[in-house]
Amino acid sequence: MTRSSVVYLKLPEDNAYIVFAVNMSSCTHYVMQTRSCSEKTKSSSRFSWAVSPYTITYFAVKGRCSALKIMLADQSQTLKENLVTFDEWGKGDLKKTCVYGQLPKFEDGDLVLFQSNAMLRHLGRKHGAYGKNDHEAAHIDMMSDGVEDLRLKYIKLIYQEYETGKEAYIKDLANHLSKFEAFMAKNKSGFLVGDKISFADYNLFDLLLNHKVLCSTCLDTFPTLKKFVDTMSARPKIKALLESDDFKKLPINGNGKQ
Ligand code: 6SG
Repeated sequence: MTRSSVVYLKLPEDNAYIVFAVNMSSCTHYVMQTRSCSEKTKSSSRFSWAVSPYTITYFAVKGRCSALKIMLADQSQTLKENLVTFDEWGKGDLKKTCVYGQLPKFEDGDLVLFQSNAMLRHLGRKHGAYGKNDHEAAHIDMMSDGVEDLRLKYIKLIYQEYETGKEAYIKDLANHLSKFEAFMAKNKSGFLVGDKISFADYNLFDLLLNHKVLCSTCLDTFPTLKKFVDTMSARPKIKALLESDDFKKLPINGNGKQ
């Protein structure tokens, strides 16, 4: 890490310091360690990273990782990406190490996770994007599970019946979108649940972006969802991610269909 400084924040109540490493280039910071006063005078080179950035291992597609990337960008978190080619994956060595034999794989320090929705929930819990109480959390789960139901239908269309099923899928799409429209419109905050963004919002936003590519007019009869997509797209860190070359160059799906 270049252009980084170590900053000490004194904690008055326990005579200790929190040690931050501040990255001047990306405006990110990590809490490295807490140390007692007596240790403060030691050279900063003695401190090692206690918090490593998140790591994702996945194919070079948006697929199951895009909601997570959008969430991390919006929450000002860094993400290290390991891209796996389909050839590499075909060799089978990595697959054997994956709990369900599938990617993405997510690492948060020594925590290793599979299942993209478990990753979203984990990050929701860590970054205050899982509601302000159990009641909100339950509704956030309910909405994100609804997003998953639609995502599975979308994936089936893309990978199994794109040529034969696209017309019928688009015809039926309004039936699904109307449920999200009604729930969000009732909430009035512009988010699915409560007055704060949650992982379900990032998940829905990502899936709506995919559907706009499938059918550019699909949100025209859903004013709340349309406004939601516009507002989410305009959040500065999301906008920067969506406009970045690294993100734009990734196809949505692994078979070239969208
Ligand atoms: C597919 O389905 O790209 N993981 C996929 N496929 C590889 O051997 N429920 C979990 C979750 O939410 C679903 C995981 C997801 O995390 S991602 C995976 O690991 C496997 O099963 C979508 C995607 N598919 C393209 C793909 C790459 C390698 C195998 C499938 C295309 C087909 C064959 C080579 C290239 Fe291919």
